[in-house]
Amino acid sequence: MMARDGDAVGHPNCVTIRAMFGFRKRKGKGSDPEAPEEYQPEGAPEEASEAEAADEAAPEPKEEPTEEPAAPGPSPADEDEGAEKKGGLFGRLRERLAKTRSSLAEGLGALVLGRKEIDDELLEDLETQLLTADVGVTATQRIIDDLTRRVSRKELTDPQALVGTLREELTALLAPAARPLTLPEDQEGPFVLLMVGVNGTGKTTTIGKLAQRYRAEGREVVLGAADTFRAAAAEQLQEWGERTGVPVIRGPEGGDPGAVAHDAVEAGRARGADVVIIDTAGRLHTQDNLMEELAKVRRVIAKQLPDAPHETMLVIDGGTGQNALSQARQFNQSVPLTGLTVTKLDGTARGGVLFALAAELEGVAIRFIGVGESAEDLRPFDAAEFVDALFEE
Ligand SMILES: Nc1nc2c(ncn2[C@@H]2O[C@H](COP(=O)(O)OP(=O)(O)O)[C@@H](O)[C@H]2O)c(=O)[nH]1
Ligand SMILES: [Mg+2]
Repeated sequence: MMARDGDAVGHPNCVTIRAMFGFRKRKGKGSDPEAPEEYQPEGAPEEASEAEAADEAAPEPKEEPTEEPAAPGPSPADEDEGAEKKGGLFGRLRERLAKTRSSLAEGLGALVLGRKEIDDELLEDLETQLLTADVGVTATQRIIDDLTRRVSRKELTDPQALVGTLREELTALLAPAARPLTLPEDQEGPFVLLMVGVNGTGKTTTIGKLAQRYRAEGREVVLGAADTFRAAAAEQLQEWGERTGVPVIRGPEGGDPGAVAHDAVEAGRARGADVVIIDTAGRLHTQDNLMEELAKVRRVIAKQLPDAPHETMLVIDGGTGQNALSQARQFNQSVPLTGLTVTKLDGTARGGVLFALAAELEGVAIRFIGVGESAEDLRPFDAAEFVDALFEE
């Protein structure tokens, strides 16, 4: 587990400077080895090992993903009266977000407990709590400014009401970014989705889950294995293809990823497919190589089909914390991003990063969140549902 660095922000007074300093200090302390502005996909030891683990674990979910909702037995939410109104899926989401829930919502709840008034000290503690929970500087500042304004206008006086107000503000902050990916029903040619992201974030798995989702909706899907850097990558995608009954276009190992992307789009057109999803590498010899390669893949696709790729989706590991922002900016420079998927929120306390992403990446939509290994654990991102899952008792 990453060290929680709330203790890095320990001085009284001067909320903003203190908080910003704490944030910077955290980066410098080495919990995230790479500095945000010079993110090196190939350099980070953690990613390397994760990537290796991903290779090893490539043929991981042997079970039929379609059958999975039943497989884990009755979801705990089924017995949970509170969750009944929203069904078992909500209960499952709530449970999967337990770590973030405790770092964010329960942490905030504990702060206001027993307080008689909303004073500067409480607001400062709140700020620290939000930063510690990876909500990020921009989003935190926006929330604290707004709360301060409300308090000074006497619109907000009761500390117990504070959490409710915060909950509203957090939802409002996410709402503009929570735009689902909708596939056009009457488009000429396939909808092309280009998937990018650092190694091990969950690109290939997310593609498999999406393929399954779209198949279940009765759509024709073609997958393109344009991560030609490692043989295991194409094999992993092939497995998902077999499991979901979807053709996978592959090239030779070390071959040109642009050519694979080209062939996949071509195959999609020839078959009259609805969706073509292109997997890409997350790591090459150097980061510049990777960015150039992705830009090239994108150009090849754009040349083939006007307006394609219709979606360029960055997959981010939710456990990356604030480093997610620099990843997003970095990729966005080479391949303009239209959407994000944040994975592995089931295993991290750093899910607050969604607020940071929403606040800092204007124009980029958060499409899906991943809260587990099975296909139904890839969920369209819904701002209110997410915040409810974090805060609801
Ligand atoms: N717990 C959990 N694991 C995930 C999630 N998404 C992906 N993974 C796992 O993360 C690992 C790396 O995924 P992979 O798709 O190979 O990453 P890629 O290198 O970006 O293609 C695999 O073991 C996946 O099963 C998620 O939402 N939750
Ligand atoms: Mg992959």
